[in-house]
Amino acid sequence: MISFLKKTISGLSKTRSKLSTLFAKFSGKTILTDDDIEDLEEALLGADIGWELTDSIIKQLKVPDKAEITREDRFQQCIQEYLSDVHEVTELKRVILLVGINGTGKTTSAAKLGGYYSKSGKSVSLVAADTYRAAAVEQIRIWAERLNLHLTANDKSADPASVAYDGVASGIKKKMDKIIVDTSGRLHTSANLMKELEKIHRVVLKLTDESDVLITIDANTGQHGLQQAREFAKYIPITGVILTKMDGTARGGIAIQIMKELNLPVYFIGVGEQVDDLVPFDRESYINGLISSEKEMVND
Ligand SMILES: Nc1nc2c(ncn2[C@@H]2O[C@H](COP(=O)(O)OP(=O)(O)O)[C@@H](O)[C@H]2O)c(=O)[nH]1
Ligand SMILES: [Mg+2]
Repeated sequence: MISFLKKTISGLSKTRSKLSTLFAKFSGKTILTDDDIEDLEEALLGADIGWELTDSIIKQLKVPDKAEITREDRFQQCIQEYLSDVHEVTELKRVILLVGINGTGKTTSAAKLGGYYSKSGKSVSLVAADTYRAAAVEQIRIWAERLNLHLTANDKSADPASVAYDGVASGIKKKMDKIIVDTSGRLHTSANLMKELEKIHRVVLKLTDESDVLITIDANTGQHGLQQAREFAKYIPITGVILTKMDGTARGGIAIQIMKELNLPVYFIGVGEQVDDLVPFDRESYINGLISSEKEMVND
């Protein structure tokens, strides 16, 4: 748990950096000047927390400082309140289908998720349903070997739905606790590929209704990520998000918009390229990580 907390904090360091510097500059001031407010607005929008929340934070922080509650705390309270009607995450179901556009981190997240569940004592099977590139099967095979996870792949099949069906069927037969299906990247603008995704989902449903569909969103893409999720959801019922590459972006506030605007839970965040760099999303740690200094947090 401690290491998840630390990883959340360090994964958010780029997002936090500007905000923390700004709040440090404000400290000791009773009233924020117009310039301060402008800087604050820029930093909040730059972190991709969205207009609505930015407005409400600014309203809160414009009120003269009463010392009994710090601006950092008021900032965090605003976010808590903003998200109060958004449900916390539940346990993911047995079959996890990973979807999303190219390069957002599906294959890496499939492997990391496999590693995560395996570490917690669950039996895991990976399914290589990205049949478009030979390299894709190879990539997941290497991960499976490295992590000692069961893998179903079919080098000869070009039909991702049949690979997904066989993989999930075999995982169920082997009584695997978690069956994680990697799919190929696709743009929502390609109707054929989206229909294919519908089919992959349909065949999985024939085997079990114990399934979740997670979309991987690259945190760097900000608003585009929201749009991707909306478009994918027209074809396939997305049940949650893995927000990847948090480590490389100052736009980590996007998780808030995903939860609030899409009403989708963020299940995990990706904070690096290694297998341990996938952290279960914890709202409290996340909100703390947006503003508190690393030293404060680690001492907690
Ligand atoms: N820094 C960082 N890189 C990541 C993360 N997740 C994935 N990547 C990298 O992003 C690239 C694309 O990932 P991949 O899983 O192949 O994407 P896919 O096309 O969606 O399957 C790879 O180089 C990964 O190592 C993350 O959370 N942080
Ligand atoms: Mg891939």
